[in-house]
Amino acid sequence: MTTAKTSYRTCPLCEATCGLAITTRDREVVEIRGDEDDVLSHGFICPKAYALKDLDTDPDRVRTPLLREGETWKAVSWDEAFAAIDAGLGKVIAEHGRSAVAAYAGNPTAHNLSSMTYLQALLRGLGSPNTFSASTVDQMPKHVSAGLMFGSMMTIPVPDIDRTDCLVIMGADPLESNGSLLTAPDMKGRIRRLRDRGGRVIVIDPRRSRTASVADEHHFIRPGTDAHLLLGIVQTLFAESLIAPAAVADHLAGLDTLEETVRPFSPERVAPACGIAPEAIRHLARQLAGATRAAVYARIGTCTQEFGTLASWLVDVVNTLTGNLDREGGAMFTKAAAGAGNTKGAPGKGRGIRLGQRSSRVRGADAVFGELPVACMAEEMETPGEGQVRALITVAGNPVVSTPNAGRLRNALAGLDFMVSVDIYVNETTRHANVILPAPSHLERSHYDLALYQLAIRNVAHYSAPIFPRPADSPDEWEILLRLTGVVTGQGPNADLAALDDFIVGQLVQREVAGAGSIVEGRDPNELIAALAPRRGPERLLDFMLRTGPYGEGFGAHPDGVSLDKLEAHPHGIDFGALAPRIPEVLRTPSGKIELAPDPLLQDVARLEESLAREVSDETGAMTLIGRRQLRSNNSWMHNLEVLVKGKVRCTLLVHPDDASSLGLVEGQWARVASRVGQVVVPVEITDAIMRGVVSIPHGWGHDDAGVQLQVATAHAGANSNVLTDEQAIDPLSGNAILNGIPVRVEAAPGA
Ligand SMILES: Nc1nc2c(c(=O)[nH]1)N[C@H]1C(S)=C(S)[C@@H](COP(=O)(O)OP(=O)(O)OC[C@H]3O[C@@H](n4cnc5c(=O)[nH]c(N)nc54)[C@H](O)[C@@H]3O)O[C@H]1N2
Ligand SMILES: Nc1nc2c(c(=O)[nH]1)N[C@H]1C(S)=C(S)[C@@H](COP(=O)(O)OP(=O)(O)OC[C@H]3O[C@@H](n4cnc5c(=O)[nH]c(N)nc54)[C@H](O)[C@@H]3O)O[C@H]1N2
Ligand code: SF4
Ligand SMILES: [Mo]
Repeated sequence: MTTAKTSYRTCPLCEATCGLAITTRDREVVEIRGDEDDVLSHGFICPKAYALKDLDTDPDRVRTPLLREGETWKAVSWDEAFAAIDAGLGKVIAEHGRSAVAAYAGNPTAHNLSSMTYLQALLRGLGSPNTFSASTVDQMPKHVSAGLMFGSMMTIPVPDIDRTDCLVIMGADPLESNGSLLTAPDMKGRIRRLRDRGGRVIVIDPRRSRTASVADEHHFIRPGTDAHLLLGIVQTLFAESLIAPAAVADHLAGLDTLEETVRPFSPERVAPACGIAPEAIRHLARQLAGATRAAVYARIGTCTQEFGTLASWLVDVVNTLTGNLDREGGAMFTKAAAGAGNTKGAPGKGRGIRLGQRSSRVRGADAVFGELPVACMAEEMETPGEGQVRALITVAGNPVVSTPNAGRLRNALAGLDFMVSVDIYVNETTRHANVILPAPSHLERSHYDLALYQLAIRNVAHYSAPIFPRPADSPDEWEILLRLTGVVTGQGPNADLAALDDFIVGQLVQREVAGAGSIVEGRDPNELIAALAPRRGPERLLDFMLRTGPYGEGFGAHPDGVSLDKLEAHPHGIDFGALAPRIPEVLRTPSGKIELAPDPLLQDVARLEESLAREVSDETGAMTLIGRRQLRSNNSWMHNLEVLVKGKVRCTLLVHPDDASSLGLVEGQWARVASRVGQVVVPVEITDAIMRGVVSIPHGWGHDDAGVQLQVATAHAGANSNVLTDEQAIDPLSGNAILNGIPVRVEAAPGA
């Protein structure tokens, strides 16, 4: 037996990026603690971090490639698996072309250095128009609104929570989710400190969430009407002459157009739709305008809804008009150490974003940032004709549980000619694959949050080396993705991965030396590549991005600057400081201004205006469905860990007591919930924390699908709420699915 060792590592499970201290002996985890010296999390962790040990040892976690033979799985070698993939995908491409192969990338790809650096190569190599991701069941509206206003999709302001005096939280529950598009570990502590220094926290949510329960003020809002409320707030700001954009005043375009657009939306006019009184709307506007430093922060409840892009836009409009954009204690832009588009190219101006460049074959829905809405995926598989999807590659995704009209998608997957999944489980989605390629244990890989550090409340960077070695012959996930790239580009199952990797780094370096204003502009690419040796794979790419990033050592230009060597010497991470103002440098709009009134958004306001005439259904049992998250859960994939799912049943239908009595629902008994597309039965939980007329089911459950190999999860199956969500319902500008505000009928189902 060897002595124990402690490694410091970023938790890869959610956006908070907490630092962990993991003590191991041989191939065993002895203890997981919060790393008190971590530069961002200072020791905070949540219950999920401990489950990394159980995830590592989970007997159901796939460890060797699996080949499906009818209803059974056969463990095969990597060479056999890739030979089968080459035959399967090769046949579809040869007979039907590249567009017949679709790809779906799931949420964990954003938390994974391998996929952050190599997935693009696979998708580009595939060259299919049919690429999908979890982004269109999540944050796509925010990418669109940020792209239109600030010029690039990741230029998303984050609330400067540690310095603000007033935080308005809409459609987010960071005490359960630990934050999203907001990398800020220990939101509970941060909110407590905000209130201790005399600040206020206001939550807007159809449910009194865990976060709402620690706030100063909570307003119930009718699902899907955040844009209505925000229009009422902006109208008030103009009507009461509360517009004071402060430091960004010289960088605005469209202020007059905006004023004209919002004029019809008085608080009186929008109040009936959102269920918040006109005086309360005015009071919110005045609080935001009057606070020394305030920020509106909005997340999933405002994105996955009917007016997601409008709501996402108006949040930043309110922050701008009240003088809180880009100022300390307001909503600020992170300056990430590596990989941020808004630190590249000439500062202050750019090409902006383009929308509507192509659309989907069946429904004609627009592609956004190169991908199609995942709500269209099933119909692209089911509808015959030129361009029909016949094969699918999934990487870290479980769309059968996570995307709308799950029942339809499940059938569509069953009808595919071929499917390959890079995943760690045989779950509701991957059970349909012909081949499953297992990603290594989370503790057998390196980690760096290329995506999430672009949204952090401080400028930080932290690299984690693998804790355990991978078993012999098991490739890392980036090698799996590269080998798949070889297959889809016609190089066969045994492409020269070293050559492919050299090609990828070569492209990255070429782009950088050609970039105006880059620290290595005009340098010899070969010299720079040579200086990266002997690193390969993600580490070579990351080292290059760090060295050419805003804090980079610039290959000798700034000897004190950062590199991967330097990060490795700082096991608790490096803090480059608090957020600092970045307007106008951060902008990449063609005008070089903050676009307050982009055309596509103005046009969409007409759709919202029409919705004001809608009447609430008075049909018996008519209710509106929303979702929610739970601390011990992570979308669909951590329910196979007993430590997290034990205890009381969590997949319940929240119902207000008045609705429960009028519908005859009884605590703990079954209710049937039906929508246009499907129905589920779920146990009832009666609570006045949910508003009247609204019911809530958490997403990510429904593990009783035959064919899954998830012993623990199946015993705590729950119901799949996306059997109810409607694949026809999308936010037109972003293609994002509407997952909150679903019309449903609810009735007691005593015999279920
Ligand atoms: N109704 C409703 N639906 C929702 C939401 C909602 O609020 N309401 N939320 C949406 C949101 S925000 C999201 S992000 C999506 C998530 O949608 P998905 O990304 O499709 O679903 P996940 O549950 O995150 O599934 C992750 C998959 O990755 C696998 N996995 C985990 N780690 C790794 C890894 O390191 N490598 C590989 N290769 N595989 C791995 C897991 O086994 C699982 O199959 O769900 C969306 N769906
Ligand atoms: N524990 C845990 N943490 C997670 C995840 C998880 O599954 N479990 N998933 C991760 C992922 S992928 C993401 S994207 C983030 C999401 O992080 P958050 O955005 O914080 O997600 P939720 O906790 O679902 O909070 C959404 C809130 O929106 C409310 N809501 C629903 N509809 C509306 C509406 O129309 N208007 C308003 N104003 N509110 C509405 C819901 O009641 C809920 O309280 O969480 C991440 N972290
Ligand atoms: S809050 Fe997120 S990052 Fe932090 S320990 Fe929990 S799961 Fe990991
Ligand atoms: Mo998400």
